[in-house]
Amino acid sequence: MRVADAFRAAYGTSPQTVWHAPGRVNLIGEHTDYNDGFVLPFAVPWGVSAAVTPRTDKTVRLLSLQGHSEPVTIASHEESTGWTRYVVGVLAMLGDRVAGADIAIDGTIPAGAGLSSSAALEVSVASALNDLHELGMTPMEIALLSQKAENGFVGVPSGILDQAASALCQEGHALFLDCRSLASRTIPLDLASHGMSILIIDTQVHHEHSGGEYAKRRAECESAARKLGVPALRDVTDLAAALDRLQGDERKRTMHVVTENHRVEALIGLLRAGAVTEIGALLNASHLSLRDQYEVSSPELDVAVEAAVKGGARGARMTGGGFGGSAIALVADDRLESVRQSVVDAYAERGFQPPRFLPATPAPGAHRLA
Ligand code: GAF
Repeated sequence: MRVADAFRAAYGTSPQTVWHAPGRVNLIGEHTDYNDGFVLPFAVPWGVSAAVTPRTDKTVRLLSLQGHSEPVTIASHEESTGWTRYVVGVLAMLGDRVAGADIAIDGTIPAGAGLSSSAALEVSVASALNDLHELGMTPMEIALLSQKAENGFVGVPSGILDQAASALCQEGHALFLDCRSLASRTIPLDLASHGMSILIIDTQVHHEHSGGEYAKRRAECESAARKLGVPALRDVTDLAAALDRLQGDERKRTMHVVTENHRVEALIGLLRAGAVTEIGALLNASHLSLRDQYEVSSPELDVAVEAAVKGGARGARMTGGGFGGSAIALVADDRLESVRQSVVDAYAERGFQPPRFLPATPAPGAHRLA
């Protein structure tokens, strides 16, 4: 195994364990997690493998196969910078339960595709440390600890979607998660037997202002919930009455969150009924809502979605936080080529850099490799 070989070359011994944690796409349920709502992600076949051996001192040595050839040595948590903060954040959140560690990391998630490589990094390291130190954390506790590292240490105010998907997903299934109760259920997602696939369209664009806009959306939702006198937008039951009491952006954000939660439940209903091709309409509706009400799309995402549908996709939407990253399209296998061509042509026409296409099959969540 590549990551174990790199560990041995860097540190002179074999790692005590190797864990893999995947990235994700979110089938539907976008910007609902921090509103106590519903999400439906599935894990992708790419992720992060972490080879780890504990140390008795506080030092963390970190090697990335995608970074410099030498390990970085971090003597105290405050010294960490850049990507190492996602790893050191996990150790910081574990507090006295762990000391330092020697770690090698191998990431296979296409860079910048918005498939949640940071959550995969956190969850792979947290899972390995949980195993080595026999901490007895459940996959959900690992997800929560990883989210805490991202919120409290790295300073990104993300919800639980990405970490939960990475820790809990199962092969061949999507994960239905209630982000308030944290109850989850796996939902079979067998598209192949219907002659369908999910195609990831990576715009290869990431807009810089996304971090600030994400925090702004969260604040708008929290403010709307306060005005409506509910704990979170999840609790809005009479949408028309709620919209009457709100204005401007808060009105639009509420419209998205409430309808998106219903779309998650509707999509699960269709999957249960075996009406796979019919979920396309919900993907399209989700995208329009994210574009027009939540305002987190981008020209590249909109063109990808429109061109995919024009090329024969049953439905398409942006996936993840937005402002770039990837879209997903539900496509009959005999239409894959025409969908790809339609997106390539539309991008060329607008002078966008060519997109990248990736096939998405629901992969397993975090698991031990060695
Ligand atoms: C990002 C965040 F990290 C998630 O928590 C979630 O809010 C998502 O955007 C939008 O659904 O991926």
